[in-house]
Amino acid sequence: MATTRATRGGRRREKGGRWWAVVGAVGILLVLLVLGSRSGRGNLPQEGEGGVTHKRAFETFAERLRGGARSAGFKYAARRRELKIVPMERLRRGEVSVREFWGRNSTTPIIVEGEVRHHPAYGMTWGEFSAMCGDALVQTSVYSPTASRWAGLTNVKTMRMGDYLEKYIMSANETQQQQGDLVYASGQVGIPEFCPKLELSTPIPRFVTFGSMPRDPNGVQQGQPEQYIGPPGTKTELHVDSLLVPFWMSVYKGSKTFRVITFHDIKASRGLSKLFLDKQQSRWSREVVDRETGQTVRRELEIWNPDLDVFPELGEATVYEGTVQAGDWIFLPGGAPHGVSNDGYSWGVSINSLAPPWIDNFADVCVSSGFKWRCLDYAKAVSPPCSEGGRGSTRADLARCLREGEQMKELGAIYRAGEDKDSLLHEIFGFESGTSGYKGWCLKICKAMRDRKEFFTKSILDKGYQSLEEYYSATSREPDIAEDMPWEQIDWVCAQCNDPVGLGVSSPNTT
Ligand SMILES: O=C(O)CCC(=O)C(=O)O
Repeated sequence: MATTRATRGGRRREKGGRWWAVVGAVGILLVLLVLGSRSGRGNLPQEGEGGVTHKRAFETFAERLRGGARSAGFKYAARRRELKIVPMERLRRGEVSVREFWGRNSTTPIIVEGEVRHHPAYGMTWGEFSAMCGDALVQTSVYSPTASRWAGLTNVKTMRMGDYLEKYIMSANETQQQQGDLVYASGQVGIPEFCPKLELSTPIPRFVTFGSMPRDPNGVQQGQPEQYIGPPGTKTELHVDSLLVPFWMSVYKGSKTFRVITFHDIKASRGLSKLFLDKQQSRWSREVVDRETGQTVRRELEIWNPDLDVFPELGEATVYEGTVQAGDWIFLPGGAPHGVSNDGYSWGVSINSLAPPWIDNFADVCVSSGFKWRCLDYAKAVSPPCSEGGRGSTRADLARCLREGEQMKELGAIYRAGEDKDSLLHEIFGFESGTSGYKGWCLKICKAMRDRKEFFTKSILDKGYQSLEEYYSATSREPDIAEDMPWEQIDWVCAQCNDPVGLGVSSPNTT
């Protein structure tokens, strides 16, 4: 074979040696031009390349050429330059029963179209929302590509929901958006501690009414559901939810696009496991040399602007992508890194919980992750048998101790009974349907908020400060309503408990 090739080449050289020299020179020039033009296109994903391709902004031209030389090798050539994006599975409301739904699997994301269209929140205008909850306090943040905080959300502030809606949603304009004034009312505060009446408009969808959530000593949970409200362009970058429990969201306004990598994919790839599981992180970053300045800089992973030269492992992942429109509902399995981008003026209500059909997957995720993101603490909180010495160290034992808990047994019975019905939050926590159930639950939330405030205040006084004011001024820390809710908000919530008049409190039906 070698002889044949040499012979053919020799013949061509004889016939047109000069012609080949010209072709060779033009070829080299073209390669240099292509490489050069790529290096000058900035660091953003290029429009028209599917929005997911991107360039190597942080390599020197010499490194790029060395990379080109390496690309002759099979390994380098096999690397993906783009994300492998596949559409999420979708169903329409009514296509399957609750039992059938969980019979499929609980390890990949799924969207159910129209599942929450009958919820009162779906028909609510921003003005009505503001009239109900405008006086409540909300936490806002802004996305920064360089922020290492959870999901890249930084510049955290507290404001009244009415002011937020007025400024960033109801009277927001294009100029504001172009100027990057993308302020997001981004979770952290649960609906119970934000505006308890809202639970009557945002029922828990039938697929997840048997999800368990940790309960505080008052038997309630003030921090869930959370809600996310934001103009188009607001986003949360890739993150793993703390505790590794599944996530779901009802979207009532606008539309939100999710990108999700499953834990199964991470486990199956050495590169992805190393990236995501070696160390528990809020975001994942790497140091690279900036081509322009020669300086070493830190690059955060962005699933909405992915750089596979900095994070080549991403090419090994299947990225599930799906848009959730107003009236739709989405479920994400536990331990699945996800990022969310708002395409419209969006409002989503979400919970992280664990239900009987997801226990085996949770146990696998928790044990395989090396018990990161406090997943064992979650198991202990929802199921006391998991607190017994040495319990939960293997998948089988963790699944077993979770099933042994009283709360999980009760939820298992509800699940097996196959009840196909939405519930209100207060019903989930064992309070009866109707006005008295709402009132009883709300008063417990009020008490839980007061207890928490007193506990926090005491912990600060125990450190030797005379007051919270002195603590904040001495430490230059900003109060964070997720840990220290102002008394005025607590009093406002408590006042809502005694005022269910005209709320039309009733159990939601499913049709
Ligand atoms: O809707 C969003 O922007 C983010 C919600 C989310 O991913 C979460 O709470 O974990």
